[in-house]
Amino acid sequence: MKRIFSGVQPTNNIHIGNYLGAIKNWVELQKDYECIFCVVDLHAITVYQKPETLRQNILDIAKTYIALGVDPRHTIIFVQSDVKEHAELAWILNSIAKIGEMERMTQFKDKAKQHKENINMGLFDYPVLMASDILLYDTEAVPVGEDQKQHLELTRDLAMRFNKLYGDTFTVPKPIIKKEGARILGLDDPDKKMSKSSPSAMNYVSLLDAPEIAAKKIMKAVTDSGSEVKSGKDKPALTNLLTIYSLMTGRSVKEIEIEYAGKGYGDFKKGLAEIVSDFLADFQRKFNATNDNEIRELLSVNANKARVLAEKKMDQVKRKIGLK
Ligand code: ATP
Ligand code: LTN
Repeated sequence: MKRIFSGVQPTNNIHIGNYLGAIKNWVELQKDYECIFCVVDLHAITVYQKPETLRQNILDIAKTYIALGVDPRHTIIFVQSDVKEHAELAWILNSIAKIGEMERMTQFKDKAKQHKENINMGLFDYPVLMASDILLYDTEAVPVGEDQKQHLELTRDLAMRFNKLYGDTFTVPKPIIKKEGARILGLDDPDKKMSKSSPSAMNYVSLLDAPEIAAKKIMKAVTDSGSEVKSGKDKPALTNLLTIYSLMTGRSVKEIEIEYAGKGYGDFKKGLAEIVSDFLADFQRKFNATNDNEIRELLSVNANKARVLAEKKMDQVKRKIGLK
């Protein structure tokens, strides 16, 4: 069976953009692939995290995967820092990653602007660590949102470069980026992607927002000029809300447009607010029903499973380059 790998950082609040752009697809892909889903905590610390908050966020992301439908009986869910080979391979790949190609990474440029006081080496090296995550497990495909496309291209380049220098070692992975939902936009600013690190909480609906708060955020979401509930290039805000509606309900955008024909933005937003708040109430019920200690135990067992695969690949890598 082909293998997929993906991950989310345990930072701030995971939002419906992360769900619709990434985790919803993971859940669907579980049927056809052997899956490994990681809580990428070493990535998270490239921006300062309070230790106590980070510790809880790591557990919460694992709980979130499960509450959203990732099945821990068939899928390996584990924490990145529990498998030291991720950092080890990153160091090795650093020696074939070029400064020039790293400087072109748009996420680095954006984050460097956001965190002027802490433009650290980890932030710069973030994509090499991500490549290591993926390449350690002979990953065939990586389901992510649109914003990670460039990092996937770098991962492919590094894999091919390594294979050329040292002989066939890494599987060259493909991205899986769905057309719909790959870039959910900010509710308060439909020019930019919905982001956990947005300065305003009105930008996103967090999966842990109280359903009434989420409903308020949807009602206050920016809309386009005009009054017709229609998607289109000239209506980025409405298109975004229609995409959310469509992905949450499994109904097509066309069908939803027909349902709201002749009604205004207010009715449409009310409908969407109800759908989103029902979804959150259901998610939060499942999230709160998971037990922290059981999750800790599961993560420890799964780290052992991931470690077996990672150690084998590292051994191969070290032999190829003459470290063994
Ligand atoms: P930040 O915006 O603070 O950098 P983030 O919201 O991008 O954080 P990550 O943990 O970096 O969160 O991303 C987790 C997954 O969610 C990735 O696959 C990413 O591509 C996807 N993703 C993030 N934001 C969106 C979005 N607005 N729309 C669709 N997918 C998204
Ligand atoms: N950089 C990714 C998170 C991430 C990831 C990965 C995704 C780290 N390692 C490996 C897929 C595969 C992000 O979403 N910001």
